Amino acid sequence: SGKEKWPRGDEKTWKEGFRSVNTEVPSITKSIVNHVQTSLARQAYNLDDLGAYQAAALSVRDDLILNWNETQMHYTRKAPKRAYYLSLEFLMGRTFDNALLNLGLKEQYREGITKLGFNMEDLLEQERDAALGNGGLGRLAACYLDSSASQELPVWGYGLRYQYGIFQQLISPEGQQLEQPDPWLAGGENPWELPRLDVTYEVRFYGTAERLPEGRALWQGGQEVLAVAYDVMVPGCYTKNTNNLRLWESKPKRGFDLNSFNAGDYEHAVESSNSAAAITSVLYPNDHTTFGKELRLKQQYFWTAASLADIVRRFKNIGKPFSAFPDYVAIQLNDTHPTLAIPELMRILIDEEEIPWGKAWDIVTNTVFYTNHTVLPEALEKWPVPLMEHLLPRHMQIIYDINLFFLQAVEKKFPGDRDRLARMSLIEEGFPKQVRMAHLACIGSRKVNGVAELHSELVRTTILKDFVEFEGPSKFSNVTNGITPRRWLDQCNPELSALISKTLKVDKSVWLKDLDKLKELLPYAEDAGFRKEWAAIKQRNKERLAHHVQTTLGLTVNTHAMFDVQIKRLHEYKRQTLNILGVIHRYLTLKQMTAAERKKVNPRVVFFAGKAAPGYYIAKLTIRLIVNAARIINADPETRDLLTVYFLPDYSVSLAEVLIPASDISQHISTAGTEASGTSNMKFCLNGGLLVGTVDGANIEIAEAVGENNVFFFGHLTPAVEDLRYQHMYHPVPVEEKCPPLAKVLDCVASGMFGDGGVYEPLLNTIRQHDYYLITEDFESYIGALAMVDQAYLDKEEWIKKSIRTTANMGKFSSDRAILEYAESFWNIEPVKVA
Ligand code: F58
Repeated sequence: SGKEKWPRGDEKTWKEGFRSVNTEVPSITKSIVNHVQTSLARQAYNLDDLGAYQAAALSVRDDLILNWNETQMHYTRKAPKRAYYLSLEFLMGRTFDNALLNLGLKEQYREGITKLGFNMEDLLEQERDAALGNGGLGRLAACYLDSSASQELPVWGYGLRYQYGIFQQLISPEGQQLEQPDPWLAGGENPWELPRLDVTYEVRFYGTAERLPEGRALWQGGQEVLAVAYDVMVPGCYTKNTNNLRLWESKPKRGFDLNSFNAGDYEHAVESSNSAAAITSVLYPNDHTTFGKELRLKQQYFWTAASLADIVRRFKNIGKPFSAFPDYVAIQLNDTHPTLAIPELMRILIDEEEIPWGKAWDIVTNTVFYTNHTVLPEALEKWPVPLMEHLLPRHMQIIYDINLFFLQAVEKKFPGDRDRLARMSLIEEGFPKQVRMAHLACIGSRKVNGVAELHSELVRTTILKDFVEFEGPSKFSNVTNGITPRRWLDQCNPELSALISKTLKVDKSVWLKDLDKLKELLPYAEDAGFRKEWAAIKQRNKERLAHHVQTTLGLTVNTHAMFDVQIKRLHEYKRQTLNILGVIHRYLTLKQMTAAERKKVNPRVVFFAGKAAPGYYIAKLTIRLIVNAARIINADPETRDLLTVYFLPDYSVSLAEVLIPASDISQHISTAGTEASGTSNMKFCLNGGLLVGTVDGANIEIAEAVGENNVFFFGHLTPAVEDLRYQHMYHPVPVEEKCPPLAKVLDCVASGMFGDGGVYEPLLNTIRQHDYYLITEDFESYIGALAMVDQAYLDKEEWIKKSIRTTANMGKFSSDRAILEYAESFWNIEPVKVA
């Protein structure tokens, strides 16, 4: 009415009730105790670590809510252009430690928690990872949220609130991967989210779409499902700005079908409500394969539809005409998973807002941006047309219309080039026909980017070559990935962080947000005292990892050995197989040495960790080989001081935080041209680990930054790969001829040295037969590179210098740099500081 007075009642009384963030130890402990007593309904005398963690987390949550509220209010008032990051995965890991560090309250909390009789480290261990992602793509999204908030950019994430995250991995005594569900929310309330039961949208599936005049259509019938918002608070580092990650949960629109219920058909009555709840029940655990499953497509549409409805509603509140939509909204597609945002926005504009096709298409193509994360053919999403027609009849019409106009334009530019039309069409011919999501994402977007220089070049010259020729090169660019130095240095390696601050004589709040400052460490590589401190920290991190292995697996790790780490999803293209075959080669070589020769050998501990997609047979066999090779090698008294191997089960963000700071050398050994970027390579190098790798993905830019003499490269280069594959296919040469040392290793495996050799036959055959990932071709140079690593490690002082120089040159790989590139060159958004 305009007459209402806010706040209601007495303003002074309200203001007296306002609280601010607790920054002093007494108010922090008071708040924790209060949560123990009231929120948890527990008492001091029987409180365990879990209870203490929960109370402390609730106390931090209160602070986050204050900042989050203020940020959201500020953004609404200022109404700046905003960017929305649509990702089906956000691999956030734990929040407590990260929130404390970003708020700058860790030490106060530590003191308070100690006063209350608990230990900070023990409480941190109580938190479960939020593992709503498979790997690199999901973790990148999490790093970008951290950077957006830290750089005070008005960016929201949109994703799904899966009941079950990535499965938990168990390893049987035979080395078999077993999967268990990850009911991460089962422990009760999640303190880091705010249920917004008032923010809901209806999402339709199936039904019929009837074309109306003027290009519009009426989509009705089918199933309607409710999307409910859960907001996850994302605090920036040393800023009040606390951004939002909105995750949708599916719910039935009505509790159950009353007609069936009244007719006594209870099963049918709850059927549709069960199917609604199923949409967000589980994260698909496949990386790099698409399955064409209806539930996955339902997830994708459910999430894009709810997110767009929310974005459009927020835009409408500003009161501008739709022609201004791209001035207020940028939508970033994290891979093709949210590509339905393109036809969905068209549907909203045309059918609901009655905007003509041409204008609607202009709005869409000025709003949407697409990042590609892979050129592997099996990972490029395609959806069967019959499935799309059934589930999303109106969207299929729109896609056909987009395709028609698009192909007309292509025909105009390249008259009579039918092959080109077939290659570029949104619809791939076949039985069934399929919609090519990368093509749709490309033509519906303002900009398309890859995630490292080489990868972006491959996108331009392979999968989207025709599109570059058609639209010109300026739409296609590169944003090299980055990682947040908050989690991946300050949080996981606090001693190194402290040493850096002390050495640079600045507070960490400075260099953590301006990572190029690390360059100033370079001269200290020449300072023997500094090197000693540097090496001592690496040593303590190795001991921390050894302690972790001791307490979780009961195994004793030799912390005086070189720590060699490969941790990532199991995949043939990432070539964990090359690594384990190299380990076996090393073992065989050691066995042949005399005692005197062995004395000169560098002891090495090799760590593996990573999950295989549950249906990925060859990847699971690789795990099996690693586990069984480890069992035999670790038990050999002749060699075990010089070589041991560990497969650490259930790889996670939290485990990575322990492994990465402890590594001397890490392996990033994909077949050239297959790993789009890689991001763990950046994390290792930021923590002073050196890298052995192929000339692939971001390895190349890391080498450029830190100097090629600080990286151990090997293997064939991308341009050679295609020819080599052709040779393997059509002019195969037996492994025995091509690479005798590898043949020997394969024979040992086949002969049963690591348990029943027959079991590994299918894995060995991938190499003996087409060898698509070129293990045979790269094996010898790989062994050579590892020998160089050994050689380099002998000179301890020189190695530490390399380590220091590597960290010092990693500034470019901060996700702050990456997100600012998106903000400036793509989204055209600016920081909005909350005072
Ligand atoms: C990864 N992709 C790339 N996809 O493989 C890696 O090189 C890159 O550094 C990273 O993205 C970030 O750009 C990736 O993780 C997935 O996990 C998808 C999950 C859903 C199905 C398709 C693969």
